[in-house]
Amino acid sequence: EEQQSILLESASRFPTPEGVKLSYGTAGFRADASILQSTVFRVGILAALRSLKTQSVIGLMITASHNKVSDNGVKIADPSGGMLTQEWEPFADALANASDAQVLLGLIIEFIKKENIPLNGVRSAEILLGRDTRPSGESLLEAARQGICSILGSVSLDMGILTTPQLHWMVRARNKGIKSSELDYFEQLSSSFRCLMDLIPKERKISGVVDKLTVDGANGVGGEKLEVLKKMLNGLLIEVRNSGKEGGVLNEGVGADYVQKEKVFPCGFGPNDVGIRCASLDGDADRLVYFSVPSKSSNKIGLVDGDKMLSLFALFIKEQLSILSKGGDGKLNNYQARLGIVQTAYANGASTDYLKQLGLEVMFTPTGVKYLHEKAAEYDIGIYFEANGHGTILFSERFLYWVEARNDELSSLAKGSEQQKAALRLLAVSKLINQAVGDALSGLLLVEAILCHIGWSIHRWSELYQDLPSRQLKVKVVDRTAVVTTNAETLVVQPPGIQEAINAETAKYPQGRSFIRPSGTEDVIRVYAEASTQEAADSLANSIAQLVD
Ligand code: 16G
Ligand code: ZN
Repeated sequence: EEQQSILLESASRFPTPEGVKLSYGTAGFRADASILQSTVFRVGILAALRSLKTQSVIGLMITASHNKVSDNGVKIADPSGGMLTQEWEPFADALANASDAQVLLGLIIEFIKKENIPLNGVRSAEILLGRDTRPSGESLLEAARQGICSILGSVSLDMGILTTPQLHWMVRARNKGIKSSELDYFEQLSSSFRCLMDLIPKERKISGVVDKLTVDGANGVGGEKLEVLKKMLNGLLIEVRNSGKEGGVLNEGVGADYVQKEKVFPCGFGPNDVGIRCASLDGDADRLVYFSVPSKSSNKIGLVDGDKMLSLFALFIKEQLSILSKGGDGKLNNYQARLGIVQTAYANGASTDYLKQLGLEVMFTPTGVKYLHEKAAEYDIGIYFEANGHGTILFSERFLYWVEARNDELSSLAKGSEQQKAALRLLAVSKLINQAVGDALSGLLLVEAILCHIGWSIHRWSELYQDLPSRQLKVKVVDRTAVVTTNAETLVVQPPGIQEAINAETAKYPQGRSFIRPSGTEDVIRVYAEASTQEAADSLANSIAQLVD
């Protein structure tokens, strides 16, 4: 009645653009910012309903990540701080594409019934709003707010300009009833970082890595947040370039996506940076890659991608677990922690071989954080990364509970022992690394602490294994849904015959591996190929692309 007329009235102020069909892909809705008003308004409604359904705080983030500055997008963070549950994605699509206010209202009424959403529950809806630095963000945030308001009694809190992982972190913290402001985020990251640094063996502290880190902020939100964070780190020197204040354009010739795909240094870096340790964030700071400039004569870089970050983290965690299990004392010393590694088909084959050599359990999922995250959550410690630099380490409640107890026990049995230090390090890592979603800022601090701990330069790190040469291509197609894959996107099941052709092509190349998959974000089919030389990888990718055309 009152609710319905409010919805109708406000929805009619946000008409859908003509001839646009959007889908809640791997990263929410994304498009040119000029057509997103009605979409974001409707996602505001969705967020309010999700909050009512879960009786928890929900997040709504306005960002288009590494895409161009004129694009924007919107996605929802669930109560855990993770991605919106996949079960609600079809409803998100239906809402976004409803032709007019009346159809929209009908869908909402039907969905409220089907999902049993309590409109007059104990708690009213509460949504945290965040946006990146895109100029279109402010008015889209207003559209989201209007959507939220059109569900009676709902409250939205504008958290301002944030990185995507900061918003996810806040949602998670708020629902856990712990301190959840932006300052709390900075304090948790910096104090757990300092804790890891204090636990570095003394002899290494002297010879450790003390040279500064130079960071490409992609002219986005990450650079400006890192400027705040770096003041709280006692001793780690960070120089931020492309912070957005120098007038550069967001993601243009800069940022983790550019650096990882093009394998060249970003604007603002050059021949004078030969040899130094560099890192690059993406536009909303949920991706991170490291790189170095090997020579003055070319713009090529030595890339240290998500796979190598994963390997570094796995090595460190494995070492701490093994130290911890050495002490035969105490009642709590016999817990067998399950450590699991999660990758996608894009992981360089050399990284997978390396991780398996370490004796680790490696699992594969389709592309997209929601899949990797879900898999990693099945372990006591689950480490997941996409090659593009998105990833984190998840710790189970059960494991953390045990480490806390073990630490208490060691405090009385073996205070200051190596085992206790390992326990404290694991606890610090679990606080430093974002438990909600991959986070470039927390990932960066963990890399820095580990490099310092083991006394490695970026060169030593990048030599952990040699990446196999690879090539990625995209092929524009009329209907990307015609390609259907299985086995974590490594095999094509539709259209028939293609997989056999891919196999035959791939078999011609030593160490050849290739796959195709429909993009989740663009109207293209993506091609990936790997082989023993760059020429071979290029040629394999090209012939696979021709099969698709
Ligand atoms: C999105 C995903 C990212 C994935 C990329 C693949 C999230 C938060 N982001 O950006 O993980 O690597 O899509 O794009 O899940 P594609 O499907 O176009 O290749
Ligand atoms: Zn991003």
